[in-house]
Amino acid sequence: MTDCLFCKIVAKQVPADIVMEVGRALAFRDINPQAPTHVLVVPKSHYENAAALAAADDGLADDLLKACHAVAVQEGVADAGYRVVFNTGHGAGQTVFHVHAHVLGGRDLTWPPG
Ligand code: DGP
Repeated sequence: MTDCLFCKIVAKQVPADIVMEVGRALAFRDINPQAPTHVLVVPKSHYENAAALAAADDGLADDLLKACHAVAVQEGVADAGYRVVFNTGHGAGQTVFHVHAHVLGGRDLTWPPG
C-alpha cells in the first residue's frame, strides 16, 4: 500500500529502529514508548487490522504471535511478563491502519488498561 506508514517502514523508505526481521514479520521500536520495552510487530504485507489478518487464514497471525514472543525473549522481558496488544479500530485507539502488535514490558503493567 503506497500511503501506509508501516508499509514504508517495511520497505525501508521510512527509518525505524528495527529490532528483528523474521520471515514475514518485522519488529521495530515504537516512536512513543509507553514502557521500557515497547516494540511494534507487523506483517510485511498490508492488513488493516487484526480482524483482517485473522480472516486471511494463511498462518500469518501465528507467525506474528511467535515473533512477538521472540521479541520479548530478545528484549529480556519474557520471564517477568509482557503484554501483547492489538488496538483494533478507532474506538480502541488504533491510529495506524496496518495491523501491529504492541509488545510491552520492562515495568509493572496495570489492569485494566485505559
Ligand atoms: P496504534 O495507536 O495502536 O495504532 O499504535 C500506533 C503506534 O505507532 C503508536 O504507538 C505510535 C507508533 N508510531 C506512529 N508513527 C510512528 C513512526 O513513524 N515510527 C514508529 N517507530 N512508530 C510510530
